[in-house]
Amino acid sequence: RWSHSPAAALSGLNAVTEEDLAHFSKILPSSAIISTLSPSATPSSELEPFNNDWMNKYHGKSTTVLKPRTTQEVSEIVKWCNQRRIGIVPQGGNTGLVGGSVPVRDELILSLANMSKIRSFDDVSGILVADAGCILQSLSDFLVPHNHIVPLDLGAKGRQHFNNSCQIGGNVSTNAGGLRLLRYGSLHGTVLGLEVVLPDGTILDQLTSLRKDNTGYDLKQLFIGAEGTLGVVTGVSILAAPAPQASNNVMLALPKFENVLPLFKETKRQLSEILSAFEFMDRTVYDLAVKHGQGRALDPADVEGAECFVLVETSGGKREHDEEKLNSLLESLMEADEPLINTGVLATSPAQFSALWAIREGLTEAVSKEGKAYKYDISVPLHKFKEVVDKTREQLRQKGLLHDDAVRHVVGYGHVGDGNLHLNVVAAAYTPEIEAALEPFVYELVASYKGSISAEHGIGVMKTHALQYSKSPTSIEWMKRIKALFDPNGIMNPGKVLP
Ligand code: FAD
Ligand code: 2HG
Ligand code: ZN
Repeated sequence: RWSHSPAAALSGLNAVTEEDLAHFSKILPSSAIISTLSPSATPSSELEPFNNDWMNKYHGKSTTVLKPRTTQEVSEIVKWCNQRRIGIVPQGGNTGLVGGSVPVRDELILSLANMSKIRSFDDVSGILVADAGCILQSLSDFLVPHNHIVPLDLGAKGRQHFNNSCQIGGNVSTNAGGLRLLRYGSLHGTVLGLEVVLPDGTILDQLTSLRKDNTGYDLKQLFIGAEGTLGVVTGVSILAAPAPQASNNVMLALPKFENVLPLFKETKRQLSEILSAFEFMDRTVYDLAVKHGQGRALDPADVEGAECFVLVETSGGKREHDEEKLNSLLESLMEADEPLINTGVLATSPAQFSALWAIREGLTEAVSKEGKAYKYDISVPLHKFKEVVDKTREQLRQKGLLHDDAVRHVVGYGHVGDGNLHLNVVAAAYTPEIEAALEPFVYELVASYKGSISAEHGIGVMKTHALQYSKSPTSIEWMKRIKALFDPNGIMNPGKVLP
């Protein structure tokens, strides 16, 4: 039951050969092929960024990366791989956190990086159609002069912070949640259409730009969150939202975790339609953000005695109206007989607004600078957030692993508005001993709350063996049947998602 055997999914699949490479050279220019098999013998160091994931936790041994520029090229490559039984790993920005974007063994990596054209934008309907390889930040920048925003935002979006930046095709394929889900909902609602190359090379054109289309089964939904196991997403039609006329944020310092839920309730009641984010971080992870230079540290007086923090954002149509609402929320919170917060640091300039967000968006980077992170991206009832972190810390203490040479910190942060906690265990190194202390412990804990073992990052290669904690045997059986129907030869991202 607990065997980790993603490699089993690769039995029957072939490695890329020089003959395959010769065929790919007929489809793509040499600049779009990186291969250690090529006559010009690319050094394997050039393949490293594609073979290793963002956390440097999962490592593949692919010999070949192809970077097609058009859907037709993707189709021809996939068709050949299907005939030759070559496994394919579709790769976007390689920012995924569950090892789904790198090969298990030596599969071919199909990078979407060269497919980065915006196909169309309609500023009346707000419908944006783009190649799957468009970087999320570029789409966001493109929409600024059109007074629209992408209905999705996450810390991995931009080039300026990281070596890797997520792409819209990767976002769709992981059904990424992120920082705006509270306001704009999931990609299952905002994605209007997709263009997908199926595992036999057929192009499935469902790139509709209709808001309403009830014409039978909505096939595109299957590819949203499929993590590249059913086909390669090559084009995305998405409903952009009108840009808010005013955005404000405030970092609230709370004396105890128990205040988070009443605060959320009160914030929703008072801010109602202008509330656009409600993000939680515990004290330890806030301190890590400060230590590793994410955003600008709050004044020490403002953080004194704080057990945790909440970042609240409002996005509305009228600055004065929104500021009045936010100020009156802060006043009522501070003047209550038993205040839910110690202090609130309100951004008063665009620079301060960004600096507060930079603390929250920088948590993942801060954690990875501190050590090697075991990431558990879970849905659990809101009132259990702290209990999960405390119980996990206690488990590691009991196993004698809570010390500087093993586990350094156990932290929690995440999207309160969506019931999504990011439990991160920060260790000196990834070791089998720590993993054995955490798994299945964390998954059993999540199942005991009837939660989800993956709220937004997906299953990848990390959690295939744990799928049963969140999905019934009947669900898993039907997922396997869908996979077999689309991809009978099992070439698409083998070893991922399914146990
Ligand atoms: P990749 O990592 O390249 O791939 C992810 C998966 O999708 C893989 O299985 C891959 O095979 C598949 N895939 C990629 N492109 C395609 C395609 N065109 N067709 C078919 N399959 C494809 N995630 C959240 O949900 N919310 C967050 O708030 C969030 N914040 C993050 C912050 C940081 C700093 C980092 C590093 C990651 C964060 N993530 C978050 C995780 C990650 O960024 C998202 O999962 C993102 O959507 C992945 O996009 P990508 O382009 O990097 O995809
Ligand atoms: C976030 O919300 C991302 O910042 C990453 O989903 C979470 O680092 C993590 O565990
Ligand atoms: Zn998240």
